[in-house]
This record gives sequence, structure tokens and C-alpha cells, in this order.
Amino acid sequence: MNCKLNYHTLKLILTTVFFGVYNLYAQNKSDNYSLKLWYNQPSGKVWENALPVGNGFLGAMVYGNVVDETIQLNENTVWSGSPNRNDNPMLLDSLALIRKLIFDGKRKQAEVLANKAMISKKSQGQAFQPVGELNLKFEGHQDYKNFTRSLDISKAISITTYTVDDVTYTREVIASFVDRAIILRITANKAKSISFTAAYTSVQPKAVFNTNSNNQLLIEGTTTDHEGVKGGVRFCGVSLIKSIGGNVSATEKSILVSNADEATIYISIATNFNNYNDLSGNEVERAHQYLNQVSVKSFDTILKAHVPEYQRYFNRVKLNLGTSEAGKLPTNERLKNFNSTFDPELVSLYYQYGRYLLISSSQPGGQPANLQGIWNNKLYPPWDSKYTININAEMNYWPAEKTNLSELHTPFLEMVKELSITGKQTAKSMYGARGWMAHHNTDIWRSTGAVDGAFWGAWNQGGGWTSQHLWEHFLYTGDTKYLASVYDAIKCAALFYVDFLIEHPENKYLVINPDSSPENAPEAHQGSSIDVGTTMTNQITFDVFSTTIKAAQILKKDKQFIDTLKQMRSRLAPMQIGKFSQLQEWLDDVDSPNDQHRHISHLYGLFPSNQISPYRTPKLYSAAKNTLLQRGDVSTGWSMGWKVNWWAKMLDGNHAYKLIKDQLTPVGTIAGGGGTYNNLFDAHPPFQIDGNFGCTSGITEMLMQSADGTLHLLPALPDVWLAYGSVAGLKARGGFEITAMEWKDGKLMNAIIKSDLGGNLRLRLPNQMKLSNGKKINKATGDNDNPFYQTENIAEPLVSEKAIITPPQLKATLLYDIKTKKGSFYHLVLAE
Ligand code: FUC
Repeated sequence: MNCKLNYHTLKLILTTVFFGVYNLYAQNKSDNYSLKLWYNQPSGKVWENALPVGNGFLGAMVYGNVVDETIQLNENTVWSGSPNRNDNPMLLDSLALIRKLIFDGKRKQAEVLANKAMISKKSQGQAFQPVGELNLKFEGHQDYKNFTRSLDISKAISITTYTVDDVTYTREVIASFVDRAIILRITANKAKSISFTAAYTSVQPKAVFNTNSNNQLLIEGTTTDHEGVKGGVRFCGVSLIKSIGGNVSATEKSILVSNADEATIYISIATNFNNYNDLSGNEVERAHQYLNQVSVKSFDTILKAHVPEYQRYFNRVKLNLGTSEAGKLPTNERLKNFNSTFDPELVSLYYQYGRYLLISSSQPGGQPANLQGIWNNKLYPPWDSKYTININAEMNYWPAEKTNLSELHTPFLEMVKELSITGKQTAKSMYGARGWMAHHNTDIWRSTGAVDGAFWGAWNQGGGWTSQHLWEHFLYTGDTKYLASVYDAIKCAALFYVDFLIEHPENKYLVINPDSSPENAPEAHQGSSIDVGTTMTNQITFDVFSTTIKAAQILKKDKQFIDTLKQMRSRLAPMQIGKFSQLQEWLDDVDSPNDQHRHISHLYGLFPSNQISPYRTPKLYSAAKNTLLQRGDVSTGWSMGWKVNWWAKMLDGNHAYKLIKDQLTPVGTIAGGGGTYNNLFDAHPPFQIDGNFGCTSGITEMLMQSADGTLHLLPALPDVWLAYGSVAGLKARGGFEITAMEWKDGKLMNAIIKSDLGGNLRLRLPNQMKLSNGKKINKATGDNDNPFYQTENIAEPLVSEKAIITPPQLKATLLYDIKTKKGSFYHLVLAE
């Protein structure tokens, strides 16, 4: 069968079939509202009204205030403290007793002891901190009209315009993706109209402000001491203001610009941070070096390089879910109206905003996106704006691979590699185990100790879960050289489990003890979270072993170790279906059907893992659905973001869409839940970026899934999107790219798939398709031999006598096989 297309035919098809439609759609619009956040009011004092720009190293929140403009500044390595560890080695002596107490059901006593012997006596994790604010004062601009401010996420630029006395002023702000700087240009449509004063302020107690003879504005300081760790990150910010016409002068702490035709502010910030263990850099030299490089260029030159560099990532994915009149209003009004009008463009905007935020907060060589990405104005932000690795930090990276931003996964993967070094000492000193581990939090110092109290901090699966990202990156890229480079971290995550698993005295399963199911506790355990053999932990252990086995097989390594892992894996507890027909969260059947806890950790097996499937494990699928229904929809932002993914995996597009509606509700208007701020930041509340990323991932899972042995197109379209839609550029495991895909009246009409790695492409499709050259596609037969699509056999669940298993009623799908060639495109069209 010759289903290969040559490149030129493909280009033609792409243009006519897909982009033709897309362009038509774009032309029908008077303005490109679809990729813009915009407002008719300044932010005032509300940080969550301001608009974020960032380049992975620097972040800024642009308030768009007329008289007192504020550009709030972050640099990704400005954290409290300095290199430190926070293990509590007392645990080693108490471990046996804690384990015994837990096995004896004395969980409360075990928790008291764990609080003493396990929880860190040192840092509970350090805080991501702001640098300060650049304030611009525009005297005489009180009476303005024609105000708008916007963030164009197709170009990564924020623009504020307004008119005073018939002079129209425009301020443009970018965080350059080429230069390590934030640049702001102020223009006016009348010469000599621009006058303002610029000065830094900061919540950093040790910040010092100055100007120098070159009319540069300086802010320097050292971050704070925190929880007994000396503040050691020195930061230096230098801003240079250049004007065309007029005059620039300096006072002791501010720069004055008067009667200029145009002004450009170049903002550079650097620190002494080299890595988690080394603060020997020179922040002053660095900041001046970045400034010198950028300030010789005009704003136009910088913008001309910035936009394509940003679009190199952003333009890889296009999403069209339809348009409506509702999309013409300012973003805050659209958010307010979303639940009562049909505004499909707000969903595509929110989706692309998730990608924008990842591109802006996570760039190779920089720190991973933290709880607030790279945007924080508080000295001690909620949960320190660090990395919570019992869900939140992982969620940040769910969209990375599938929305075609694979390189942007790297900062997280680098962090995991560093944790595999720091976490080795924790495994040894606290648990007497080989390998590496981490508890539920980490920070820029890659701390791996247990923090915050045993209720939360006794969870010891941070290494296991984060290590799965190393493997996922391989599943998308197929890069064996990369796999070899991270194999040690993958293997040593497993080694920790080999040493730490222990036989349960009653049921003889291999279990983790002490254990917990993140931040939840059943009433039957007297409110104690500390436990043994929880479902999520068993699932993570299963994945850690399975991926290590596969990685070792691919790299032809460690035969004996593979045997050990296989043997131990077979002794893990199976999943269980309890008396309320739910998937059990704990080893004993103690879940309450009224529990609405935001963490539903035992559904890790449904997503992001793939142990529960409608096709392979129908009983577990049925139980997982009951659990989702019992736990309810409305919750914190990230929890709702996770639920969009789960309902997509349930193949229930309408329920997934219901969660999108809950998420796209103005913060404070949904009782007991999160929602969204005016700037489309997700609300826990407070602001937490994971919900943005989780929802972007979930929307992708509604359109395409690639974890269950097949590449499944349109698995969970909600009714509201059935009429028409298209998406281009999504990535699937095994190096497949959905170069274009279009549906109409619920039917998949067109799909062009590129194969980067070759191998069998097993498609699961909602309707019959043929190749564009008229040839039939082969029906799938036997197992899918594509190595990136291998699924694991899951043990039969134990089912309570009281459980009712409802067999899933699934829409019919068709399975096809295409033997693909590396680098080739395959174009499928509807077969009537
Ligand atoms: C976990 C969650 C909280 C919050 C925090 C940062 O502890 O349970 O809801 O998101 O992380």
C-alpha cells in the first residue's frame, strides 16, 4: 500500500484542506480577538488583573496603569535561602517502630512519632521571591480616554494605549526570547509628549536603590534568611532608559525623562546563582553584560527577533473550536459571561494561554515553572511558590509533550536529575535505602526532606512520580541517547523501592510503609493520613518498575535487575473496588462516598498513568467513574484541571466540558471552588498556575489520546464542539504529529499524521476513514508492535461483594494499522 505523500502534495493539502479553512475563519474577523487578552480598564492595585510576560528567566507583570504604571519583576533564581539540605536522619532509628505501629493499626501514634523523627527540623522549603517593581509616574495623565490594554499571545507582547489631551500614548512590553531582558517602549503620536519618572521599589528588605553616571537605574540586594537558612542569592537589576528627543537625567534614586518623542527602557536582572549547590556567579557583571548586549538594539530590532523566536514554539499548535459574537467582548466580560453564553474562542484562548504561560515560564537552561510559573510579587508567597511534587509540579508539565513543546519539558527533567543526586543522601540517611527519593515538596536547592508535618510530608513518592517524566519524554521523542543519559536516575528511583518495600504481615503484599495518599485521611483511620500500601503508591511503584524494566531492555542493560523488578512487581497489591463500587483509595475499604477531597490521588492510575482503561480494564474503569462522581466536580483550580483530564480519559466529553465551565468561572463566584482571575490565571484560590496547565492538557486529551495502545482521535468531543473544529500540531507518543485534523458534525473529516520515528500507527477512530489517494487502510490485527505503545497487564482487581460493576457503554470506534515510514505524512479522509 502506498500511502506515503510527497512533501509538495502534502503542502498543497495542508494549505487547501486545513489552513484554507483556518484562514477563511481568520479573515471573517475584524480583529484577531482569538489570541488576545484585552481590557478596557487598568489593573489598579490588583496583581491578578496584570498581564504576564516572561522568557523563562525573567518574568514581569504589566499593570497597564495610566498615571502610576507598575512593571513587577521576577528572575527565576531569586529564592530565599542558599544551598541546604533538610533531611531528618532520626528517622532511621525510628523507622522500624513507625512501621510496626502502622501495621498494628496505631496510625495516630505513628503520626506523632513521624512528626518528631521524620519531619525536617530545618528548612520546610525555601520561597521563590520577587526582585521588585519598576514604577513609572506619568504626571498629568489623570484624565485619559480610549484606554485599552492587551496581551497578544500570538506575539508575546503586552500593549497599553490611551489618549490624554488628544495625544495617544502607547506602551509596549516584551520579555525578549532572544535577549535576556525585558524591554518597554513608550511612544506618542505627537513629538515631545513623553515625560515620566522611573524608580524601583521592592518588598526585598535588603534591596538598595541607586542610579549611576550612565543614567542607569539600579536595584541590588540579597534574598532573605528563611527557616534558619541564610539568604544567599544576590541579585542585581539594571535599567537603562534611552530617549529619542527630550532629555534623560538622574536623581539619586530615579531617572527623569522629559519631553521625549519616544523612550525605551531596557531591564536586565541577574543573580549569582550557578546551580542548586553553587552561588559563586557575579550578578553585577552578568546584569551589565545582558544590558550591554540588548541596549545597542532598537525596540523594533528586538521585536523583530523576539516574535519569530517565540512563534517557533507557539505556532506549532493551532486550535479552532468555532467562533461566536461573545468573543468580541473584553476578556473579563467574556469570563463573566462564559457559563451563560457560547464562547468557544474563550476555550481556545485559554488553551493557547496555557501554552503561552509554559513558553514564558520554562525555557531550557532556566528553572522549571513553579507553583506560580515565574510570576510572584510576594516575599513569602502561598506555599512558598515552590515545587509541590505530590501533584502540582508534575501537572505543570502535562501539556509540554503533547502540545508540541517538548524542549520546554527540559527544565523539569533537569530538576529531576538533580533530585536524583540530592535524594540519594535522603534515601540513605533517612531510610537506609539505596537509590534516591523525595518527599512531597522541593525547591531551588533541590531539598528532598519531609516537611510541613507528617499528615502531608510523610508521603515519600516524589522521586517515583517525577522520575516518570524522564520516561515520558522518551516516549514522545524516541531519543535513545537521551534515555541512556537519564537511565541512572530512572533505575535508581526503582532501586529505592527495591530496598524500601516491605512484606505486609497479613496479606503478604509488598507495600510501602510508612505511606499516605496525598493529604487525605479517611475517618475510619481517626483522621490520620499515615498508612501503608495506598493505591496511588502501589500504582506509582508499578510504573517505576515497569518503566525501568522497559528502559533497561531498550538499552540492553541490567538483566538481573529486570528479573528482580518483575518478581517484586508481581507481589504488589492489586487495585480494589470497594463497597460503594468505588476505586479504593486505601488498602482497607474505608472510602466515604461523601468525601469531596480535592486530591483524588488513586486516580493517578487513570491519568497521568495508564493503568485504568475503558478498553483493557472495564471493571476498574467503572470503579474510577464512580469515584469521580462521588468526589464531585467543583474544587480547587488544579483539582478541576485534573478532572478535565480524567473525564477525557473516561471518554466523556460533556463531563470534561462541564469542568472547563467550572474552571472558566470568575474567582469567588463558585462556592467552595477555584475559578479564574481576570488575567486568566487559574485560582486555587489563590493564584496557582497548575490549573492553567492541567486544563490545557485536558483539552488536548479530549481531542487526542495516545496512551492506551492506540492513537485515538477525537476520543471525548463534547456536544458543544461537534459542529465544527480543527486542530493542528498535537504530538502523540511514538513520534507522531497530528499535523492537521478537522471534524464536522461530530465526524472526523481529515487527519494528516506525520511519523517522525516510523513504526506501526494504530489508530482508533470515531468513523471510517480512507487514505486520501482512495486506498483503504488496513483494519488492525493482533498486538500493536510499536514499542512506544506497549501497555502493561494490570492485575485483576479485588472486588467487594457489595460493589456493583456497570460495564462501560462505549461509543463504537474503528481500529486501523498503518505501517509508517520515518519522516512520512499520512493523509486520511472520511470514507462514506
Ligand atoms: C498541595 C495541595 C494544595 C495546594 C498546594 C500547593 O498541598 O493540596 O491544594 O495546591 O499543594
